[in-house]
Amino acid sequence: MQDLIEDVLAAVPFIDMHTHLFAPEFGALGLWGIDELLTYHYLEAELFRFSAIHPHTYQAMTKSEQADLIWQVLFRENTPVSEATRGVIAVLQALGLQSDTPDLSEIREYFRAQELEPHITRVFELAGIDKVVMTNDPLNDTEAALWREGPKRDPRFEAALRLDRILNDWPDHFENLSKQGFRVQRECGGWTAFEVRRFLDGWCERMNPLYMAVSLPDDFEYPGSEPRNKLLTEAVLPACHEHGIPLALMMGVRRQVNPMIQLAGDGSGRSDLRALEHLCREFPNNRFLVSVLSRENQHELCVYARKFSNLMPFGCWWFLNNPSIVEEVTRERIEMLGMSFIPQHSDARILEQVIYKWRNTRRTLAPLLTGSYRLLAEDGGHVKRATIEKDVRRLFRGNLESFTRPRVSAPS
Ligand code: FIX
Ligand code: ZN
Repeated sequence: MQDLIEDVLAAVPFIDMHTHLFAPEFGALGLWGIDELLTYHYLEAELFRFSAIHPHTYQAMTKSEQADLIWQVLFRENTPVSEATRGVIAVLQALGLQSDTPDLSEIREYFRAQELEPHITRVFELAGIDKVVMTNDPLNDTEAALWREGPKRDPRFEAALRLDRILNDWPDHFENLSKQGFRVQRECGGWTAFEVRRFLDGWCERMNPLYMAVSLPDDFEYPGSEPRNKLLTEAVLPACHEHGIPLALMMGVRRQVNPMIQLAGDGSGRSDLRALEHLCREFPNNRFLVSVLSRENQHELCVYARKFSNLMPFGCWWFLNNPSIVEEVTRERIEMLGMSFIPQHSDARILEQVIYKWRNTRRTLAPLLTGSYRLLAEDGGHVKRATIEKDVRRLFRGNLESFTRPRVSAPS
């Protein structure tokens, strides 16, 4: 049975519903290659555990000096057994590159020889994916300018309209909207909600996003009188409803618990999911994609998903994307939700990471699905290849496609 399941998992191309990758037309915003792979913030966090280097000294180094140091410390002096270090080894193996090299010269030579678009095609094939969803920030000036140029977008890259600056840091960013002619106020009074709605409508026209998204701190509360709640209920949710797209809530992140290590400095906290309960109940015509960062929130998220069909749990996010936790979370989701959830996204920041992140997901899912189907067979159910294929397509394509706009390409 497991061989059959592994075969089906390998044969079905997945949609990667949350990444920080960019289509080739976004130029330098898209990260790829060995120096980016090695300076991934997950590896930076691990470097500071193994090396006495001060973060400020590291941050003053060039990108290639940083990569050389991480290669030396995490891959040469120590054993790359963590998920993030083993991932780099897996990428090199998949690309046919040696990983026992004392320095990076040969590996850098390989990446220098690659042309981006065929390289993307090869990496997607190795990862078993045919579409990714980007994270697009309309208040990132560089990215916004590229969108305004209106590049023809590579159809393998869907957009997601990211709202963190608007919803979480309004006082620091409202002037960016008022400079563009939107009548908005720091205290969210007057025409603010109406104008934020107009701003979102404009970006929906430009980006055609699959969904809107926001990450929320562990102390997020709803209902509440914060500017975030006013903008959420009076601008974001009405806009999502009108454009027929879900809102992705990524809950439980504690930003910059250690600012000294920059992007590597974010942490995790348990959320009060009653906020989610209120939102799903008060906005029954909105759909919510939800990922929670705390392991302690996972079971109650499954319970809420049984209460609200407008709630779609997705992914084992960030610090949860480790086989020991993916296994626990996915088992309880199958036991409580059947196949009505989205098991994983890669959260890849660097192109080639999709290779190891999706290899790990398939490797963890195979025995899990085998166990579920074995139980079904023992209890009298009938499991054929077609059953398994239908379920895998649903988990890694269909649930997203049916929960977002129908235009997401039909399963290939
Ligand atoms: O908010 C997010 O989209 C997070 O995934 C990122 O902020 C985080 O840095 C990340 O890439 C985790 O994997
Ligand atoms: Zn992310």
